[in-house]
Amino acid sequence: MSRKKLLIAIMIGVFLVVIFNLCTTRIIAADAQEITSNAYTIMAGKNSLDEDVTYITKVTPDTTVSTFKSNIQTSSTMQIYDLSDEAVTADDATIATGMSLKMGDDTQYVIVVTADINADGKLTIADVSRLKVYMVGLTTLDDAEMKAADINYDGNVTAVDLSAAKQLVTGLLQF
Ligand SMILES: [Ca+2]
Ligand SMILES: [Ca+2]
Repeated sequence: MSRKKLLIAIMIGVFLVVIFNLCTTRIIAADAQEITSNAYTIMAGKNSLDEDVTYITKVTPDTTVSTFKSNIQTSSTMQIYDLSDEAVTADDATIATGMSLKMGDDTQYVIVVTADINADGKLTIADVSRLKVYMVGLTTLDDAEMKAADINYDGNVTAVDLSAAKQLVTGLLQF
């Protein structure tokens, strides 16, 4: 093989590699099914096992499955799973802290309902009690519950959040 032919062969090889890389990058980008929301915040985080988790926060108590889904924009299919990882099929079921949203490509999001610290989807005196017990160190909260307890969204769970929880329950404060 002449030097010139070898050079051309190398150039074609390099060209093919570049094209292949461009194609695979495109495929990966197309695979990631992004979701957006005007009502909720979608935030990356870590759970207590230091695993990557994406949370959907700022969901208000008493939100139904159908309302929740209507606030998410995606081209993919959505399925809600409860805390036992069972599929939630009723549209009027209440979304609770710790439930998850799974997309058609198996991407999973953990849902956080603000102030729903005992994970029943509602804001009651039971949530205030659980927060009080946590504040005095008599119980621990999991990652989703910690996010639910951060009612003023400043990244920490403090007496300010406890005060806000009390005011929300008594109606002195509204979402
Ligand atoms: Ca609750
Ligand atoms: Ca806070």
